[in-house]
Parts: sequence; structure tokens; C-alpha cells
Amino acid sequence: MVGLIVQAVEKHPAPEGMAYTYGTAGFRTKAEVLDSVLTRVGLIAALRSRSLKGKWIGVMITASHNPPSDNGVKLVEPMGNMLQEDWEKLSTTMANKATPDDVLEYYREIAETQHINLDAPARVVVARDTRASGARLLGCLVDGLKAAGAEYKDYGFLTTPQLHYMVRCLNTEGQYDSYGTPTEKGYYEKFGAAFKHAMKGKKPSGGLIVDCANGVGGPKLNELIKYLPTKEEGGLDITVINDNVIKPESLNVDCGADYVKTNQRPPPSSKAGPNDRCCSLDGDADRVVYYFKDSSNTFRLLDGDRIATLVASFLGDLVRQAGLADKITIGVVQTAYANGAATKYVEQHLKLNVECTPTGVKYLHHAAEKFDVGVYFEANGHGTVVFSDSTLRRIQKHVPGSLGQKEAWDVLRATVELINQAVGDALSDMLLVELVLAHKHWTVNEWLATYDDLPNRLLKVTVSDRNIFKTTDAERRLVSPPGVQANIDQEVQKVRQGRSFARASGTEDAVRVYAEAATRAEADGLANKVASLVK
Ligand code: 16G
Ligand code: ZN
Repeated sequence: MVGLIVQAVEKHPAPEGMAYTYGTAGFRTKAEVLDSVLTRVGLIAALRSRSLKGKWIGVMITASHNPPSDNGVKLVEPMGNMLQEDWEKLSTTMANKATPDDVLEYYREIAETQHINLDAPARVVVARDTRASGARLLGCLVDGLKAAGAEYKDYGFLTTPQLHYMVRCLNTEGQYDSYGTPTEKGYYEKFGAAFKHAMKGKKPSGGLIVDCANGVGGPKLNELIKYLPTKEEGGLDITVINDNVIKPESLNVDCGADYVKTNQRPPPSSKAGPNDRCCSLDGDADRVVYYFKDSSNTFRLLDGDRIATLVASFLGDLVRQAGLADKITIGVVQTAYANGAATKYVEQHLKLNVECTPTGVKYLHHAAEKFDVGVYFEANGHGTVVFSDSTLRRIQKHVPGSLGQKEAWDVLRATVELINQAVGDALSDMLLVELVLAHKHWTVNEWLATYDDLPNRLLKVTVSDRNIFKTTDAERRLVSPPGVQANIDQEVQKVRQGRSFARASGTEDAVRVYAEAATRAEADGLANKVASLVK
């Protein structure tokens, strides 16, 4: 193994002068400087699996909504969660080791400090999105896996959430908590069947146009559709757009969830008419946002906050109608980017607890796990719902006291099945939204009418050193540089319903400023003021 590791690392030398970091979404940068990282990630994945006595670990090669020339890689824990934090640090250190000998030495050091038996089995599942650089990077990864003596399964192209699903299925196969069949067909069958059950013959109002960002979500959605009830059977009428994966240079270009959310407009390729329900996935299909143009042709976004409130209200109703209200509590987890109006709606109208965490799926997911039912979404469309084990058992064991309770209980159980609890999944989230709208007999207009978003503005500010920006209170307040927060507070006081914060981006060399207020002019003014304070 020693010789093999040295050989593999020699084959993919690290470029000089690069500093890699395992950030909120793994390693992510220009694809051309990632070869050495992938080989080292192969070694880390093998070690992680061995540290867990041969449980399957996932490796996903993707750069999500980033431009086509970027790529990235992230590791997935056995139950489909994001990589544990101490292993993020080990990964970062490993990625920055310069020579083959340094890598080998660090490999052994990890084994020693983490008490890993290097003869234990190592099992790793890998998949990638549709980027042109994916095949080459897969080769680099596999060299690392083979050198470390890991058994590996390559699923080819998958969405990120599908890979998370496979990992969870493989580790629970044959057990009481078996998550499903670890095949693509198994994934479509599971979610297709759950959707059909949960719909209970309800008819969706109108069709749905799905923009797939020209990414891996396109072909996968086209496949999933085959497992859903047809339009004739009262199922969804889905029109798929931007599903061209033959031209990888079109990935995320003028389309996709990030484009729509950032530019506040539909993809130019969309032919949707007024009040047509639309949604956009991102490049690896773990994010989804809804939108439409209203009768006066104004663009209306239904983002992650809206999905969270819609889903939380639906689950709240089901739990109540099933007779489980006094046994199950529902909580909503948001980040500081959640619109103040959404937070108020959840607290005052839905009467549910809200928790705020720092940006990044792992923080939200973790906080959501503390509730019986935790609904978590970032405003940008990342999110899902997690049910605690005891809640799942409680739901299973429940004995409904009436026909009405039984109806709600049936829908609740099917809805649990429909939600990809391993990680936020744009395809599963999309089916969930469609389900709720059908049950509520709502169009996008009723959904939008639940509350009015406060006007808000997000700015990206280039600074000389973003690392000096340190936050507290779930990124809502700056503790460094000194004095800046007090100045922000003063500006916030000057506008009505004002709220603003600044935080260093975890994915770009910049500081992000968010501001909201009672009017567009006040929100824009506040954002500009705060931006000038952090410059
Ligand atoms: C990453 C995170 C995403 C977050 C974004 C913030 C995951 C899987 N992805 O893409 O959740 O919204 O970073 O980016 O956790 P920023 O730090 O540049 O604002
Ligand atoms: Zn993504």
C-alpha cells in the first residue's frame, strides 16, 4: 500500500502556491487545479470508512451552481450527512501536503491519532455531476482509492442528493431502518410511490415548468417522471426545460436556481406565461426555488423561506388532523438571510418555534435534528425536513381515532417517505411542494398571499481581508473589526422595520451584506450604507 500511495500522489502532483480549504461545500475551485486534491480525498475517504469499521462513505464530484469551468468534491457520512467537522480539518491539511512523502506520513499520522486499523475494510461510493472535467477528476479520485486499498462503487452521473441516498441505503441495507434500494431505480420507485400515495388522487392545478440548469438534474428528472402518475392519471403535467447535458459549457449559464434567485428573474429561455408555476434546480439538484410572473407581468419569487413555511404549515395540519398534535412538536430552522416576514409568519401565524443558525446546510440540518420534526431551508432553496427516530416510531404506532384522523395519518406517513431525509433534494422537495399545493387546492397566487416579503437587498463587497470579519449570534452580529457593528446598528435604527448584517462568504473572497426594510428605497439605502461601513 505504501508504494501505491506514493505512486498515486506522484502521478497527480500538487500545483505550487495553492491553498485548499474544505469549506461549507467541500473543496471547490477551478477544475484544472483539483487533480491532486481528488487523489488525496480518495485517501481520506478510505481512512474515514476504516475509522467507521468499513461503513460506506460517499464522494461527490460537483461544483453545484458554480460556472462550468469549476469543479469540487465533498464527502458524505454513512447516514447521508455532511462530513464531520474534525474530518474537514484533516481533509484540508491532507490537501495541502506538498510531496508524496508528506502525504504518506500524514496518512499514517491520521491512522494513529484516530486509532484506525489500516487493515479494516474501506468502502466508498462515488458519483459526479455532468461537468466536462468530471471524468478526469474521477480518475484522480480512483487512483487514490485504489492506492489506499478501498473497495469502491462508481454510480456514474447522479444528483448530489441521489448520492447521499445511495450512501444511506448501502449502510442500512437489510436493517430495521433500511432506507431503500441502493440503485437509481430504487430511488425513483421510492419517491414515485410515496408521491402517489400522498396525493390520494388530489389533482394539481395547472402544469409545472422545471428549469434544470442544464445539469444532472435534467436527465434524472426525465427518468423520475416515468415513475410518477401520468397527466391522464391526474398526475403532474411537467415541462422540463434547460436539460441539455450534451453541452456541459451551458451548465448554470443563464438558468438554474442561483441565476433566478440572484437576478430575480426567470431564465431567458423560459416561455412561461402569466401565473404559470415554474421552478429552477441548481447544477447538482440539491436546491430548488419556485417563481412565476403575475397577471401584471411582475416576477414573483417563492424561495426557500416560502417552501419552509408552506411545508411547515402542511405538516402542522396533518399532525393535528391525525390526532398527534400533543405528541409531536414542529420547528423551523432558518439562517439570517430568511426574510423577516417569513420568520414572523412562522412564529405568529403558524405558532411554531424558529431557530436561526449560521449559513451552510450542516448547521441547519444539525439544528433541525433537535426537533421532533425539523423543517429547515435556506432562502436560496437548500433544505429538507428531518424526523427524529422517536417521532417516526410514534407516527408508525399511532392508532387513529376516526376516519378523518386515519386519512391525515395515511398522508403523513406517505409524506415522510417522500422527503429525502439524508439531505435537501431538489427533486423530492419539488414533489413535496406540488403535493402541498394540490392538497391545499392552491395556485402560486394563494401561496404568495400567505405573507408579504419585506423588500431586501444582498450586496457582495470586495474587501482586502475578509478573514477579519468575525460574527456571533448566528452571523447576525459582527464582533470584529471592532466598532463596525455599532455603526451598523445606528444605520438600522434610521429605517423602518430595518435589519442588516455583514458576514464573510465561505465560498468567495468577499463580504456579503444583507439588508431589509419597510420599503425598497430604505432597504437599498441601508444595504449601501452598511456596505460602505465594511469596505
Ligand atoms: C454553500 C452551502 C450553502 C450556502 C452557501 C453560502 C452547503 C451544501 N452549501 O454553497 O448552503 O448557502 O455556501 O455561500 O452547505 P456563501 O458563504 O458564499 O454566502
Ligand atoms: Zn447545489
